[in-house]
Amino acid sequence: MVALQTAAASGLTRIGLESASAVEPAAVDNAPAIVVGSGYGAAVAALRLGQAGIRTLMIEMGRLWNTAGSDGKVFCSTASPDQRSMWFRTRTEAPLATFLWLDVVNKDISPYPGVLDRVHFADMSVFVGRGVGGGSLVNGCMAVTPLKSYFAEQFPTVDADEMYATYFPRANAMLGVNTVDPAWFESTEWYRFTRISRKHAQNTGLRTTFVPSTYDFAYMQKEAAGTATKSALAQEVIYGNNHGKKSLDKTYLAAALGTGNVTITTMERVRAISRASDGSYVLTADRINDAGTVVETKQYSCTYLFLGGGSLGTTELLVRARDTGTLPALNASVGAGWGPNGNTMLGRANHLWDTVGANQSTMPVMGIDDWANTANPVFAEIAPLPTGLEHWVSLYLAITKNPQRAAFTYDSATDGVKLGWTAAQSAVSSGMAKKLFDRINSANVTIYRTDLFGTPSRTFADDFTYHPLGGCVLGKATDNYGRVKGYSKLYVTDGSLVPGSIGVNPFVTITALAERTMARVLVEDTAP
Ligand code: FAE
Repeated sequence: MVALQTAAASGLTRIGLESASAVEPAAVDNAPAIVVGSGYGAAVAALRLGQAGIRTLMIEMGRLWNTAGSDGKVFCSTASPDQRSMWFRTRTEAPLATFLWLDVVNKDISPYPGVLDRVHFADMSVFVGRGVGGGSLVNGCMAVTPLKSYFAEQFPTVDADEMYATYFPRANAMLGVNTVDPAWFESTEWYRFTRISRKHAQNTGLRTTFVPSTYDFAYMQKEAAGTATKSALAQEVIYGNNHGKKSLDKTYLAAALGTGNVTITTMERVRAISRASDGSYVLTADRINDAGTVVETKQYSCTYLFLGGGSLGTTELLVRARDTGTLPALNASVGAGWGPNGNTMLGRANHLWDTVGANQSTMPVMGIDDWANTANPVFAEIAPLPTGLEHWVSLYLAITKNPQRAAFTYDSATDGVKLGWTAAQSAVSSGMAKKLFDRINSANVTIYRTDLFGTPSRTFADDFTYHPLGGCVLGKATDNYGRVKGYSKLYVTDGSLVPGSIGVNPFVTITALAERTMARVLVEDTAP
């Protein structure tokens, strides 16, 4: 593997094995394969295409994050966010908006192509990563393989035995998934918050389980020992990690560039897709500068087109293409089947003697697993709230089995999409979370924190998601391998294939499904 080139340092936005300036524009503007985006699904596609000897161009709308700012760091921390934190904002929009109802969390920033975006729809906002690596740059690294029975329920046409024997292990190995040393976990101050939540779950008769991670725990132990620069132990997570995180630029994308066949271009947003008379795909992309101004509109063409822009990005491209008539044969399932993985965030207030610790790792390592409770299935991640001060808050991201789904529709006024998700649909998620956490509060004689999610008081933050899923569901908008119905050599490889819910944090599933798609497509579709 090779490290990503430092093209961004010199203002260049094209990254390949060669120096960026040595890449002939004509050679990549008409690539045999183009991959849109550079998150999980996109990174798998690029690596496997590159290994198959197919020259491939990736187009990513965000930055390459490898250049230190004036503070010597690539990413800023949640404690002191600056322009690097969010995608073209004048103020940060962190999931936890307030503390004791005070507006002390968010900060004014200058607009810039920062690493975290929060995309607002009428009754739901969606957090996504922007940059080379997509969501891997900002996520909490929880690398969870779903329960096989629930995977089979969600994907009845996929051979689950093959997934669990081949593609989940392949994804976990490539992502560098590892687990926290249980002995260290039991003794370190950095996971006291998790142990307290575990105690309260056990007092309620609930099961907890360790979850694997793509954060390097050997590195974290060095952080704790004071022998390595702190990252997870220095409040770095949703605005990026400077160390320890095995984001995609260190795994799949580094390997993809290492094949010598893959080039990544950054700061270009694909806006339109059409098909030429010879069957090739034509993409229109807007190149933006650091102010967000479109400085150039470019056209690319390719034989094979892989869409990895994530649930929002890919679905928007295809809904727009269908409804503006540039890909009119796309079917009615494009845009449908979207859900937020039942996400609901909440906090509990602990007794004074149950301190959660001023020092908290930003990387979750445990969940409360009540998925087997068929009356109210919930998997709740025990989330950190690292402030450097004792605050007695236990925080959770509950993943509930909310059966509600919504659709994206094209909005000609904005040339964008609207999402039909409603507050009543979110209330199904928070209602399920409430049932579980009412039990925990009752067993421990504790109460909810109502001061964390803005004013007026709110107990459940069910109006945002970290886990957008669906929009181009496998087997509906696509065939059983992500081939888009109505068009040959057009593929979806990302979270839009997952039908709105997977019961756990989703990136391992997205990665494994993309591995399955690529294994099939490279054998069946690219033979000379
Ligand atoms: P994704 O990673 O979102 O990548 C899409 C990429 O495409 C992005 O880089 C976009 O900038 C780019 N893009 C989109 N549209 C265009 C366009 N038109 N032109 C060019 N580029 C475009 O897609 N999941 C877990 O499993 N465990 C966790 O612990 C976890 N924590 C999370 C914490 C946060 C704060 C967030 C936001 C997410 C978290 N997730 C977690 C979710 C996870 O990151 C997400 O499911 C995956 O990143 C989705 O992968 P995709 O390949 O679908």
